[in-house]
Amino acid sequence: MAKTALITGITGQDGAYLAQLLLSKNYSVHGLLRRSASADVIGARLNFLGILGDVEMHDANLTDITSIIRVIQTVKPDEIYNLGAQSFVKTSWQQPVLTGSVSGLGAVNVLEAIRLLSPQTRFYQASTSEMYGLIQEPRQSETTPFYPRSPYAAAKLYAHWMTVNYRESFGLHASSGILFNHESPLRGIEFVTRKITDGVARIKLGLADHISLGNLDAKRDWGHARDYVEAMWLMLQQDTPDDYVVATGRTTSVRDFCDLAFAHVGLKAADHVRVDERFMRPAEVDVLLGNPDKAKAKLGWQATTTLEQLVAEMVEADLKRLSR
Ligand code: NDP
Ligand code: GDR
Repeated sequence: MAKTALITGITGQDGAYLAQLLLSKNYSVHGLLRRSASADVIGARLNFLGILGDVEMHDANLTDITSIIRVIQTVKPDEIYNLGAQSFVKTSWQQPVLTGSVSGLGAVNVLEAIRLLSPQTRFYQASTSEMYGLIQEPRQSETTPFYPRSPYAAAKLYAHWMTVNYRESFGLHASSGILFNHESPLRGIEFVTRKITDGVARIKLGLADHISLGNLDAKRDWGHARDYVEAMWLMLQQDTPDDYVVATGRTTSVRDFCDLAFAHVGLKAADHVRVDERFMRPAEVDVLLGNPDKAKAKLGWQATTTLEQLVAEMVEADLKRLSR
């Protein structure tokens, strides 16, 4: 029997790739769509992947539990992937309450609706390496202590622990993926990798001459979103729910990412990158490096895309888009 999945955040980067993966596995795929006055941009990522017509959208908002209840009653999902969030760390200092409502309490709205209406539904929570924040261990695993450094990370940590609590208190099949940064041509333009690849393409095409960035020394463990949604799905196929780190196990600075992206088009980053205080954060997470051993051992998952392949795919996609 084909399964039914509900994805919150289906219009985002991960939602689009996850929808594509689940469709390829013959799932009936449903997503939450929050009302927007800018109807022309809705579903742009699903459209990019050519699957907009293959998913069913439901008008709802993570902050409104009545809408979540209605959608679960209508869809009767076997699996719910909670990817919806205010996911941009920098914005979370400007909108801490909204970030807490959507990225923190939003998860509890879904968990509570599952508990009341559909306790057999399996649940995935999009947790994050940002929860480690001011980490004390060189490689972060499932047992590394958390120390969130932004309103976003604090909201996500609450959602993470509520997922664990609903699993332990009510026996829900609720799993949490602690995903390290993952990128793609569908990454939002405000995130640093996409900002860089978009900037590189503009400079190469003569549409701009520099990019302004913040902290070039920050280091991240960057993978490809297409690989990471596979890990989400695998978590919900296990007999027992659990928490898993999903990462590549390699960390790279923003500066080195710039070098790779500029080198891809035969340019030098040092000639085109400027540092601008406006892109610095009130508190920084300096280094993230994940240990994905558990995901490999228990899920049989590992990242397949190298950073060099990721950078090349993103720069090429931006060159193609801007050339049109
Ligand atoms: P995006 O920012 O691309 O997508 C966020 C999604 O959440 C969008 O579909 C957005 O809808 C939706 N959303 C925002 N507010 C609400 C709301 N009030 N009600 C319902 N939906 C809402 O994020 P990603 O795809 O990159 O990430 C997916 C999830 O994984 C997020 O929870 C993120 O925090 C988490 N994560 C991401 C990582 C990464 O590196 N990408 C790493 C670790 C965790 P709309 O289109 O209407 O704005
Ligand atoms: P992050 O991603 O905060 O790790 O959160 P982002 O790409 O925004 O920043 C990564 C690092 O780059 C530094 N940086 C800049 N960042 C942005 N956005 N713009 C700049 O100009 C710039 N210059 C330097 C940042 O300071 C930071 O250190 C992402 C999101 O997807 C979260 O939702 C997710 O949980 C985590 O990844 C894992």
